[in-house]
Amino acid sequence: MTSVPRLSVTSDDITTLAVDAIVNAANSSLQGGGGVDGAIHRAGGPAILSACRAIVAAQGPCRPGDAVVTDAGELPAGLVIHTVGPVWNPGDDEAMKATLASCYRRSLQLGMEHGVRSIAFPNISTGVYRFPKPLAAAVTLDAVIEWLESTPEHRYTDILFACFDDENRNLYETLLVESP
Ligand code: AR6
Repeated sequence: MTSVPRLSVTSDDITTLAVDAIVNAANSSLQGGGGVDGAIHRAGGPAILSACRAIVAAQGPCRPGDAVVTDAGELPAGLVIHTVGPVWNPGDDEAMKATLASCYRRSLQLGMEHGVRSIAFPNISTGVYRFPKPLAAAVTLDAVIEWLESTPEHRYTDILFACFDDENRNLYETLLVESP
């Protein structure tokens, strides 16, 4: 039977969440960086970076829109799914939207393949990568809801959006009321 997951918003630091998997807004090198990526590597310890290096050595850099999974080191989460969002490029909106949607779909797919039932996403690409927040929120929720509807075999029970700033939190709260 298909479970109907709860979609909710939290303003907590994603590194503190004891969910089955948290998603990292990484870059293609998977070597860590600033923003949520830096926070995850700092809090999770060196095991995450070692695992990322092994993945890049085996299969090369992670392409934008794709995702890979590692252990979560010292984090309370079970796994980290590292995905690479698009760097916002004005005038290339359709390609940017498609890449961002792919980040969420690939992360959900990988999580499902690893038995994940609760997952937390940061607001991918809306920091250093400058994707406009209102557009990113709409693309994100469309992608997640479409994936859930088209993947009846999923076992997700909880999908959290870790919104670190007021603008994102307000956007997600409004959109989730409109399409719960
Ligand atoms: N918990 C939840 N959300 C957070 C946290 C946190 N601890 N810290 C920041 N955010 P960004 P991007 C939010 O820049 O735009 C890195 O250097 C933040 O407020 O982390 O996808 C990577 O290595 C924002 O809304 O990711 C890449 O090079 C959101 O996370 C590049 O940045 C995403 O902001 C990726 O850029």
